[in-house]
Amino acid sequence: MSETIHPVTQAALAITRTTAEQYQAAHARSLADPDGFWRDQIGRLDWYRAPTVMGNWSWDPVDIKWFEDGVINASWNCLDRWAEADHTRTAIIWEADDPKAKTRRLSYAELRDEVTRMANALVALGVDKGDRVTIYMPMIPEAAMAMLACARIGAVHSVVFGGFSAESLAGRIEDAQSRFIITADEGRRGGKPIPLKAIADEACDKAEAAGVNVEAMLVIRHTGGAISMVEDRDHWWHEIRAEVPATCTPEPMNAEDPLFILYTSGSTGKPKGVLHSTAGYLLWANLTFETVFDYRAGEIFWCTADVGWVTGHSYIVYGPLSAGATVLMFEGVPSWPANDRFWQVIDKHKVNIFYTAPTALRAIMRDGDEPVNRHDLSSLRLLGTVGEPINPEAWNWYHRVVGKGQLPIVDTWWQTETGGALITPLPGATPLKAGSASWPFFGIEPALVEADGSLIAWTPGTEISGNLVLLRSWPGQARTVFGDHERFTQTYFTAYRGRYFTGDGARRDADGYWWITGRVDDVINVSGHRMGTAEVESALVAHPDVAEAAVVGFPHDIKGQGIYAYVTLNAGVEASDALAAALKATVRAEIGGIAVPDHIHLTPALPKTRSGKIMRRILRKIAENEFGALGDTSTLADPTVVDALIEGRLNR
Ligand code: 6R9
Repeated sequence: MSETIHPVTQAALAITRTTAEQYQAAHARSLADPDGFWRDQIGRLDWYRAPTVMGNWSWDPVDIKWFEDGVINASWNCLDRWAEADHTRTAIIWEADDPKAKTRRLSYAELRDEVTRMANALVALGVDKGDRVTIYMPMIPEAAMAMLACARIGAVHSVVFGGFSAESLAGRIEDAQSRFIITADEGRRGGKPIPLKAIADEACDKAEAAGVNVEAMLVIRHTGGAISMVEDRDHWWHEIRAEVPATCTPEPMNAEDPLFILYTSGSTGKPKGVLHSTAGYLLWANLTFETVFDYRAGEIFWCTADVGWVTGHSYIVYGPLSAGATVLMFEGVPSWPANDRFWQVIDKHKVNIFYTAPTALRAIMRDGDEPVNRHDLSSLRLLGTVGEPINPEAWNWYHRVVGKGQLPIVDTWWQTETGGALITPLPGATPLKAGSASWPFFGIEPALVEADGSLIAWTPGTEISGNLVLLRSWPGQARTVFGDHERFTQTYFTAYRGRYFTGDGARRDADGYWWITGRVDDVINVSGHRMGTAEVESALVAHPDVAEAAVVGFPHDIKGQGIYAYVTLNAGVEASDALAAALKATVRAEIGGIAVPDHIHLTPALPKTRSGKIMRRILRKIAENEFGALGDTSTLADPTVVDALIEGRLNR
């Protein structure tokens, strides 16, 4: 331990490997005596000054604080304390996209040294505490280094998924007023290069035109592909690395100082910069990682998410590394070079805990059991899923074929805004039901409400359903929307005043299990990724031939939900397949590949009420092929529009 850090000596309460009764008792205590419960948990982290205040929050008006008088540094907790305890412990095992490429292994000491150098590089480029740094990276260890380098000096990172377009990246740079970018020459996925640096260059030009000047770009050489460097702005990481000192004292941060911003889609407007605090977020990531995945020292944990999503933040970087775990980081995709890639990687690295998305399982399942059975998966001890509801067929296949009928599956329900898992089984403690996220985590009090906000009472033996709200704050909760606290209040705390509205629907069964049924707002969950219908609509209307667009979700075998876009064209424009293809290309350029509609339905008119509102309910039903259940169409200005739409329903 260096002199600058004064850790709390309190031992953290061990709550892993509980029984169901112990879980019930600990959960009940976490609600009855939150101060006592959280006081027992703060020793999980090293603090410069341990907090004396636990939760101090209000949801009306919205003002959320946890551990507010604590002082801490996240990178210290994720690096130095483990490096000092065990110099050789492996932090990251990196598996490349190309199975023939060499595996990289970084010990905690090596990772710390790289992070401290990168932190010094950021300082040399002019980054100050509180500055926002945009990270646009492939899945390589340098992505985690970049995040932790920001955390080390108190800069706020904003990771943008490498699949987003220049336009989306620029929007995020502008919103965050981010003057610094960390990127790589190229990424590689499924054997194909992704021109990250070129896209970042284009985004910088767009941001500059909008008044935000990117002063410095730090570029990691990954593939060695040809790129152009802008003089005085762009700097190679390997060059700067050789010049900066190898040590960097972590910046003591107030518990409530922001750790990062992560943009996510909602039902209205542009993506929101969800802001997470330092201590509360880190404690939540740490506690949920250790308990939900029952992590034991020396085990290899693999989360297949990209660091561009919150799952990667919490369960590749902050959760595992703050717990001294060994994480596997994978650059590639499940289907390349062949559809057994996941199982081959598990076998190769003897992975113990595997965490993935239902959409990946559904895609893999189609090819049967043989690609799985070809590999030795005996190292696996625990399986997990996240991102969307898992249908029982996929759950059962995962359990039977991957888990050999033996391994528990933790179906973890949570959101970008929640920081980490909120409703989830605890392995060993929770009897599992296929497709249910099961029970609330410690400190979490979920409830269901009617549309008017009235609470729906539940008693054992009854089954209820409604909109999922949370009744009290938890340390990992997002604190605000960057630069727009009013929007934070409006989005989450206004529909049901004083309660946090998740945007999800759920039901609670007779045994008290929670089943998440999916979004009830205008958000589509495509392959576990959130996409706002309004965002896709505004991308479509950016095309000069488009008059109006209405986008809805529809059930999709692999993706969970697909994107169905109804589009009306400007007068005189002919509908054609070529135009539909051009509209898809527009969405790809405006947002990115994940937002491209599966179907573009060019139609002369949209169903509207007499007051001019688009009736989305009808559009959803038609996209779902549910023509018999259109409900009341009598308020439509022109009911014949519906018949024409049904007639034109694509791929019926
Ligand atoms: C972690 C993450 C959040 C939305 C959420 C819900 C859906 C996530 C789920 C799940 C059912 C699960 N969701 N996990 N639905 N069961 N286990 O995915 O964050 O990208 O913000 O998405 O994903 O609809 O509201 P994020």
